[in-house]
Amino acid sequence: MSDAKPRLYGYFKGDRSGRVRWLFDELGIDYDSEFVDFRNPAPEHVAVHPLVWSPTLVAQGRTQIESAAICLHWAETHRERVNLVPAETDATRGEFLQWLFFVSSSLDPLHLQYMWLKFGGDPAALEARKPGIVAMVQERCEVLETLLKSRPYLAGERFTVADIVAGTVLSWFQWDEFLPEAKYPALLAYTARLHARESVKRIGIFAD
Ligand SMILES: N[C@@H](CCC(=O)N[C@@H](CS)C(=O)NCC(=O)O)C(=O)O
Repeated sequence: MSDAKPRLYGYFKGDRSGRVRWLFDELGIDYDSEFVDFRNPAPEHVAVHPLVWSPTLVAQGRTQIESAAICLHWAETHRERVNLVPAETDATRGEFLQWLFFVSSSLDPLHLQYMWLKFGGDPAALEARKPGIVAMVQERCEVLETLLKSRPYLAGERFTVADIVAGTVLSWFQWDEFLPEAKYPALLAYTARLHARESVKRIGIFAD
């Protein structure tokens, strides 16, 4: 087993690799960072993972993709530093997992779909499909709006890994003006609360 630092590959610091940067900063994990030209990846980057996705993490001879899975794994294996994941015996564990999967599998893919359309070079396709995507995002975010009216974080009183995954994708939807303030006041107060964290200010993932 190698003692080398984990190596994080990403396109830029505020993309989905930003989730891992945020988590590592919260946990005090030192890592190396490498930026990849995703439009024209170098052979050594294709060799790291054939999908050349951001993020890709290499640690102890293993390669990991999927930002939420990376964050969950590293938070669970470093919980003695800062506890960002409810333990299996914790009553909030089921709800924590529910919201983590909700944001990563029911919300995040809508953002990827929208990005492919927005930068896909087909304005007619963007115009045709954007309203449907916005409607789905808004319907799902109403669920989070209701939840966040009664608690500061997705899993309850405590900041967890689910908030890292949610805080990023919700910020991106906010910037694309999918989430008007009048309709989502609790949700936007939540993203503001997350942006105010020292770790977020240090790494500047929302600054680009
Ligand atoms: N579900 C994956 C999505 C990863 C992903 O698609 N990342 C984007 C950049 S943020 C990407 O690599 N896009 C390029 C591509 O799909 O080829 C995750 O959360 O890590």
